[in-house]
Amino acid sequence: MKFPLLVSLFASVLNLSSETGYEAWLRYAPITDPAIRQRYDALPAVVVVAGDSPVLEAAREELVRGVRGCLGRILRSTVSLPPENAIVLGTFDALDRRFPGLGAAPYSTPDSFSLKTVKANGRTHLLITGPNDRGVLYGAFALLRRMAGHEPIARLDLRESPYAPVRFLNHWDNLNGTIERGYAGKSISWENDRILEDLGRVRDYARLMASVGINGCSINNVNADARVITPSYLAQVARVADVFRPWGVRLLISLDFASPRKIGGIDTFDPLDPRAVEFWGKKVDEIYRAIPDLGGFVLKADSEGRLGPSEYGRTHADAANAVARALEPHAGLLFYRGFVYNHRLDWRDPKLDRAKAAYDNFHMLDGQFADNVLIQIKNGPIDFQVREPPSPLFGGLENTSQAIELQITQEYLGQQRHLCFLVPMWKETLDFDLHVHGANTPVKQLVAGKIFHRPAGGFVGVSNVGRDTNWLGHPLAMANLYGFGRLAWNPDLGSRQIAQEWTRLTFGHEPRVVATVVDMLLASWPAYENYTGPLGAGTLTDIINIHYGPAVESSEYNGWGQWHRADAKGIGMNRTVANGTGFIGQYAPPVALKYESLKTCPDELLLFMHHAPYAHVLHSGKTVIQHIYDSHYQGADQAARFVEQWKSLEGRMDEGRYQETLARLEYQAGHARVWRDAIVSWFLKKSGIPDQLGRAGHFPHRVEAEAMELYGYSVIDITPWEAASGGRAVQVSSPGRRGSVRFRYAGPPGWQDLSVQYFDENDGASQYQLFVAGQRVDGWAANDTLPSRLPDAHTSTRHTVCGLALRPGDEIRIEAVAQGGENACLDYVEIEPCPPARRSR
Ligand code: GCW
Repeated sequence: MKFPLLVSLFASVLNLSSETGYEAWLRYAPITDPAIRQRYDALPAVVVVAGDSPVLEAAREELVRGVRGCLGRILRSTVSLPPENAIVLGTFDALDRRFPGLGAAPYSTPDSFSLKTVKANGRTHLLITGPNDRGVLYGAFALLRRMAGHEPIARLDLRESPYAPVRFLNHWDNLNGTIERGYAGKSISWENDRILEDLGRVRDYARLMASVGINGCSINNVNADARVITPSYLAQVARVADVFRPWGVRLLISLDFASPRKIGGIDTFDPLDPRAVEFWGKKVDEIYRAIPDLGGFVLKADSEGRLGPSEYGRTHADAANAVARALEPHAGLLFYRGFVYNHRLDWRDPKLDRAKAAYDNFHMLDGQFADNVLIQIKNGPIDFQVREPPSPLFGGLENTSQAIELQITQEYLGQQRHLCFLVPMWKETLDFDLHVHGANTPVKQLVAGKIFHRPAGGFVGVSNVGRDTNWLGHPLAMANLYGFGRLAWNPDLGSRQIAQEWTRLTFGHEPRVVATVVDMLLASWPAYENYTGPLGAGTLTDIINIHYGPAVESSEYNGWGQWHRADAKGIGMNRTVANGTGFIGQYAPPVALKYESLKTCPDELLLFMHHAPYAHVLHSGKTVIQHIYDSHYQGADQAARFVEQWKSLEGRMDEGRYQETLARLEYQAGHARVWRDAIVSWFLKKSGIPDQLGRAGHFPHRVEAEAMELYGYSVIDITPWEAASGGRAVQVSSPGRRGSVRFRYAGPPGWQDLSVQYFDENDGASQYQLFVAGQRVDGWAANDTLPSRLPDAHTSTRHTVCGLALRPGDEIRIEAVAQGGENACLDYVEIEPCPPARRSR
């Protein structure tokens, strides 16, 4: 650092003491700028609450907390209107009864709110009202968001209604405390088959949910354990509902459809068998005795090995209705997942297509579902890939309610080790016009039930926050949770606006910080798409298990149906009506026509809809193969740029979040290269078509480990081959578990950066030391927890030492001590000139 004193002075002025991210966007950071503070001078000193429900109490406490944080003032609380200006909280009815004449004009959409400045008896009051307590709570959060966002609050007259009644989160938490596709530690609710004693984190999570209008949350995996609705579990689950309640969040439970047989003491779960019907009736009554305001259930049936109605030749409607009827008297909802497909498809049959499954399974049942059933449909027809068209099923249900399922946890999108802001991706789906019956029918309106006037509908996000202090692992990943809530409240909000709001609330208002973080967020999904899956082909990751690093062929030659059908000549799924799987025919004609024709199909979905030769020329003017090369280099460069962008913020935010984010971005830049090299090498080898720019397959700065002098090391093949440079690596093979590799530097003299590409498995912490011309210049441990215990695409990572003064003939030596199950594997060393900017520092 160049000016440490200056930076620390600056830091103390800005109050940059380290933050952990736990407060997320509800930091209520002190407002120190007098010009901004002045906007809140007229804020009353008293808060009055009409009513005494736990939700209103939460609203009052939040106001006190927020005003204290932002302005350092502690609001006085009273129950009657004081002889001075006041903030008045309460439902329209209560305000009318308690303080007639204040003039709050009622508004009926549940959960909506109004913030209004009124004059009465010579006083100026700020009314925070709504038709129900939850609306009042949302109004309090909205006021605080304005304040923390430094927006004026004088003469307020603001009303907002949620776009849809359903704004829920799902958790894939297992009862033992692990989380399926969770990337931020263990469950905040469960541990060792019990609900945690200390639910403090759950309370803070509920507050975060409420602050963006989320009003329901399921707390156990859709791959459900039937025990969750047995009496001893119910008593515990009810404790979570108690903690959610003051924040207006209803609890939901994921069910095992085979529960009647597994825990009900009967030998069937046939939804039409009266014994199963009786089971559900009694069970649901019992559940509602424990949790009277339960939101309902989530149900994954006949999918990925889950038992379902097919066991008895029954339909999904039979199954859904059996449970929904039992929920009806309690006003509970059943979220029946549309994610139903056969994962044992015959990959040799070119007509079979997993993308067709949701529509095929549910469209024909439209109208047969009870009114309290919602079909919960993933945004795309496959499974949360980096680029998919909207599921055609959104347009295939007119007499059935639906909800869109979006994934906040970044399963296929970098698992929170990579930055990937998902709001722009979600918005593409939500804004997409499916032209049902030729009319203007964007997905957001369909799922909200607005087009076909459904009684229910909305948005479900798979959250999977965990016990990591900052909830989602990556400090910037919370923008996705925030963004989900904001879009569920109002999908017409723009991506940039959401990114700006979140950044200001999370990192403050320093203009350079806001501009940089917003830029990075908005560039991140396109960057991730660039270095992972091109042109709608899918994420090109290992689809069998970990869903993280590159593995081009893992999707092929198996029944999972995530095929991209890349071969020596071309790539892509032919989903046309003319001679493909016919998937495109599931869309209404205007959409289908656009996708069916190569002339009108957008480039970014070309390979989702068509099988194209590598030489096919895109609308962009590039061939498919050149696009694959270019986009992967471009994406990896973008990821490298994120690091530089972030570094420009040093000293402009707290050190804790700065460093934590920097570490993730540096890792991402390295892994983006792993992706780039794997995909580019695979397609070069497969197609035999060279990269016009001569990059693919040429690594002039690289020395392969297998080409070095090896001591106590031996060469191994890596699977898949594209995960390692040259397909091979070296691992320690000496009985003493120590080894070294050496080579002579043959480049020009000068300042160089040296990167060691190695495999950091999660089953050991090997030690490495780097020597240059006999001098030890660095040492590090391979102690990350990347998601594999093998040397593969998930664990390939790099360690870079910057600014080495290298001379031709220098011996470069890496000494390693293997540890645990890890064999201190090395892939290559890359030596590149230091960027001029860094050299001059
Ligand atoms: O994307 C897949 C995941 C599974 C998940 C499934 C689902 C909960 O890989 O882990 O199971 O989707 O959505 O049901």
